[in-house]
Amino acid sequence: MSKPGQPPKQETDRLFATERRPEDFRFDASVARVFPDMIRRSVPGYTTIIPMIEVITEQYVQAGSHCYDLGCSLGASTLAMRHGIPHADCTLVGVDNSEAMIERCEHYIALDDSELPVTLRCEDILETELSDASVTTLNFTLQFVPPDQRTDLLTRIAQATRPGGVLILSEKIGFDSDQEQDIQTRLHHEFKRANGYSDLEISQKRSAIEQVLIPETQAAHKKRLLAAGFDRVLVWYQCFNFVSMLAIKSH
Ligand code: GEK
Repeated sequence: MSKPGQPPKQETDRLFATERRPEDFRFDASVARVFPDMIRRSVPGYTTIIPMIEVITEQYVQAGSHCYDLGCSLGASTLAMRHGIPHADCTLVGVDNSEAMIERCEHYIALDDSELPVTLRCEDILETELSDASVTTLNFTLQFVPPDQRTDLLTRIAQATRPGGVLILSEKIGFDSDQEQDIQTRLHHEFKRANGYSDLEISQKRSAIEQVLIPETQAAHKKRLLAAGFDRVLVWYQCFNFVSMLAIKSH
């Protein structure tokens, strides 16, 4: 690990470059070490979505409220939120159940120049306490929550959200049409190839992740968000099979 005041050493993602025995993907220390490189090269639109989280936070944050980044990893989305919060009396909380992620995240938060305090919790987002929220972010995290537990989590978020508050939900999605599914999957794989991943890396990562990352359609997400207690849901970003939605609680 790095010395205080220095950024954690960032490595190139070569985790799936050589033949490995099949095993489900986990957010362990080896993933945390390469995470910034991995997510940038694997998720189309990630580098656009992060700065937009700052813009959206700035629009919806309310004085004296709590803001949550659920599944904060190394804090990229947390820091975007932090820079979008102009009120010194807001509380910003980042939650992740990977110790390796939280440990590295602390370093990135310490290096950032904003003065707004950030509380990091190494907890399951299904159990973490939520209240009096204005902006909550699930930036590519809900997809890792078992589908039968997603409604409960979103309902808890909606109940904890103040009128006028929002949830920013970014997800890898699936499609009802097999044809569209094939096209979007191919385009996503081409994006990874263009970013230097080999066919072996793409196929091994796909096998490792398919049991733990369960995509749903945009329609399923919208329906669930409305049922959970949000009043309006819109898609503000899409690139291939990756979208980001804004769920607004108006009353
Ligand atoms: C970013 N938002 O850079 N409880 C807590 N954390 C969880 C849970 C859970 N039940 N399930 C998964 N995680 C970040 C990127 S990554 C997205 C988010 C990706 C955590 C997991 O440990 C990981 O750090 C994060 O959710 C998902 O904007 O890797 O595609």
